[in-house]
Amino acid sequence: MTVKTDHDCIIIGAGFAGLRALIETRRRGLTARLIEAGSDVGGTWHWNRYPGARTDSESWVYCFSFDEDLLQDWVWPQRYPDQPVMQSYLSHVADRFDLRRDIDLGTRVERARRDDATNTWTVETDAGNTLRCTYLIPAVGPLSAAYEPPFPGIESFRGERYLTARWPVEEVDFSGKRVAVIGTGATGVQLIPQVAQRASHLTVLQRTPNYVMPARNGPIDADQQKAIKADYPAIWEQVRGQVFGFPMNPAGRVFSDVDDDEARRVLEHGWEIGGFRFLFETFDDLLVDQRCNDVASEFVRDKIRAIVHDRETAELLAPKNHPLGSKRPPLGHHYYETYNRDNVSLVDISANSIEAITETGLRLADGSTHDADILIFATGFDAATGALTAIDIRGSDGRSLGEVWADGARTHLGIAVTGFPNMFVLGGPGFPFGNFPPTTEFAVEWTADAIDHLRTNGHDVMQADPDAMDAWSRKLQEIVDATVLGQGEAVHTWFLGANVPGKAHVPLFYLGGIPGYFAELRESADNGYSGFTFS
Ligand code: N01
Repeated sequence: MTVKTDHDCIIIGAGFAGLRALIETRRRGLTARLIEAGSDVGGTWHWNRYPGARTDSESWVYCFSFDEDLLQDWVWPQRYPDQPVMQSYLSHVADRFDLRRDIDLGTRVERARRDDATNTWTVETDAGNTLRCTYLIPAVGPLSAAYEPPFPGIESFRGERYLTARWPVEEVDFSGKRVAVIGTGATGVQLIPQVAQRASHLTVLQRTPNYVMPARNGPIDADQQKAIKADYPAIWEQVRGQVFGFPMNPAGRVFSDVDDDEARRVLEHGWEIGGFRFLFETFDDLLVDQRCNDVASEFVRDKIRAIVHDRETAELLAPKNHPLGSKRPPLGHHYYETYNRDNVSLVDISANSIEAITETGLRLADGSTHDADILIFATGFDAATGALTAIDIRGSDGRSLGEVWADGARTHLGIAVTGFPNMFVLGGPGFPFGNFPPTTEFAVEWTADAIDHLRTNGHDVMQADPDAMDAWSRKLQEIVDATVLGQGEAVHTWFLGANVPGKAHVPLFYLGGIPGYFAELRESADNGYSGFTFS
């Protein structure tokens, strides 16, 4: 039996994925309601408003591709837009496509229950609303549940305490303050140079050093704007064919093609161009050939040694025990230069961990203390699963996603979970890692096509086949086994669920590349949505 619902679809989250899903479901003639916990649209770009927050993808491809007029009208001022620009872009999209009339802001979904008898999902919010829909579309983001390590004594700290992924709207005043930052991932690396300019003293607590490549941000001039806008069809084709969804072509050379001098020249050029181009436009075997990776890793270490004046600090910043690419490398905006400032000190906590937060700062395992007026946690996310399991989503047999995933999260294609019929997760575990907007846009269109297929073929229900889910999980593991991911001191990587104590260690992302992922989606659709059952 199918009963009347309030909406065909309920979408959770108003970031890139959720907004695009609202646009697409409307285009297909479905009714949809989008529920968002934040006070405005933006998702990641609403919450992560810490100083220095900006994209690591180049602006002209970190956006929606579906609307030619939007592409032509919007002007990206810089190579890497900052948080306010990203927030205004997503607000503009919400207004331009009249999305706000179907969005409940400041409302958190607390529970969602599947009822097979009526073929509905019942969704309850913290505003006391209960809504029924046929298709549940969680679009809560793979990196949105902030992780704060449970350091003993955290509540006793008498100063100000901030989590980068929940940064306040009001400006934080660092002037004359001693600030301590925990975490040197992509977030810490963006934040640290900004705080250093304003604080009286900044102490950075580093557990694992990263290979930080210079972003080389700058304005996009009128000629470049014009060229990009004229070339968009080719740019999107390039993006959809590049392993991480970037507008880059293969270098067309491997390490064994060149001698030492030429290798140095190629790497130097990549370093000067900046961003992820250092990884993808230098040598096509940089992430797979040991010798190439060793040379590139040493090249970055030498750059660090050349930039950072204090020898001991430079050596602490230079990663020695994990290969370049085994963790997601951050992009820096004068990151290493920041350590030449008199008011910045680096503390190595790799073998001397934080034992407790005290009333006045931090105490390390060796008993040493570091006082601070402000503590900032740039300690990452409960990736891929955290934001989903924070909602009590229960499938056909009454079990929650958290229970079903207790031994490791599993999906088919990063979108569907057996036992949770008509639920389409956008950006869940098993989704590819890469430039998120174009990837998610493809997945949204695939999901809308799947729902069309379901309805036009007279079915009520679509769900993942358990064998297909097993096969997808095996594929994720095989890909990780064939890469450098998580090697050496990169053991804490969130890609594998290893950064959150107690979390099952399984690959949380598909790392077979964006083109490979798109081919998997296409193949399933072309074969009548193979890997799914319909009833
Ligand atoms: O998080 P992270 P992030 N004691 O997990 C440390 C996206 N993103 O927010 O490396 C001490 O990388 C931890 O140490 P270690 C992007 O995909 C994108 O920085 O685990 N330290 C690490 O240094 C990115 O990759 C953008 O040893 C502890 C840091 O905290 C992803 O989000 C910008 C600790 C966490 O780093 C995550 O980046 C920002 C503990 N108990 C983020 N626990 C852009 O595109 C953790 N740490 C611009």
